[in-house]
Amino acid sequence: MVGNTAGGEKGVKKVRKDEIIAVASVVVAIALPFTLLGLTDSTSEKIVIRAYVAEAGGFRPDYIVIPQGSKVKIVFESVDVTHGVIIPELGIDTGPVKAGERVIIEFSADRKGTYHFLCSIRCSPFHQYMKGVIVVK
Ligand SMILES: [Cu+2]
Repeated sequence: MVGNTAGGEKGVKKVRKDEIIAVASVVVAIALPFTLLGLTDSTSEKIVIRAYVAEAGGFRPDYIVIPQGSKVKIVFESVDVTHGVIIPELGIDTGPVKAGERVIIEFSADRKGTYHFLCSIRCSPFHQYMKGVIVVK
């Protein structure tokens, strides 16, 4: 009787192990194509940049690091007066963004490098100091 019970437990353990292997194989089979195609969510970056006149801090943040290959979504908000963002290396220009308004900038960070962003609207006497950097690495 004792021997039979022990044998039964062994049998149950063996089935569970097989099931785990089967489930793991299915998970890998489903996840692998998405990973290879870069369709997983793990590489998406959402960043919020708030713009104040330079005297009050300028762009916050003004230094952003992004992993290469990320899908980037930047929510740009003008806080105090009308600002705008241009990222010359990416051909991005939001045009004027009024105080309290937001625009969304989206791009793929395909190439490593340093991308500068600047204010495109003469927003204050120190407008020329409104600069920031996006580093893709
Ligand atoms: Cu400005």
